[in-house]
Amino acid sequence: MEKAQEEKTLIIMKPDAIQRSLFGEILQRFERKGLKIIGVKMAKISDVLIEEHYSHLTEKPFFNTLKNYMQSSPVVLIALAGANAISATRLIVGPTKGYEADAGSIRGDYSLSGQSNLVHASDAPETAEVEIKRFFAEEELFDYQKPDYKLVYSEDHF
Ligand code: IDP
Ligand code: MG
Repeated sequence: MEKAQEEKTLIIMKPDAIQRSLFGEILQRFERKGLKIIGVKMAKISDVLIEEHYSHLTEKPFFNTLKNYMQSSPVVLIALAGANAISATRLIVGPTKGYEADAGSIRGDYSLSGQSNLVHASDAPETAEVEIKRFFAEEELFDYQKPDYKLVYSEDHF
């Protein structure tokens, strides 16, 4: 088997996840998959960071409602690590519109909205790297061994 690369990705538990008390439920899905939490903190996202993070959407008619939504309560920022963590996490999260997402995905199970869709997940290695740096200082990220890696992955995985 080809050796897998350990990837890092950024998750944001959006305001509706916090307000609807789904934080624990959603986090558990990532934990159960075997992903390793390497950073976690609560924050209110500033205007500057929202505009940077959603720079691909600033010209869209819904940008203002998106910004209001993202600033309507604190969010929880999470950095995760694991084999193919970026694509694996996007599959757990599901596609953007909750009403189109498959049952079993987070958005498919808990969201009916194209905007209030509970969770952000980085979509590619380049964006993941930039997004983790955007929200975490170096000293807020942790590199540590997790004994369950021996069970989650085969011996020759990495
Ligand atoms: P993603 O979160 O699945 O990567 P993006 O296209 O990057 O989707 O959009 C970022 C976020 O902007 C979405 O998660 C959603 O909250 C919001 N958004 C995207 N498209 C729409 C739309 O058509 N109407 C309202 N909000 C949208
Ligand atoms: Mg996106």
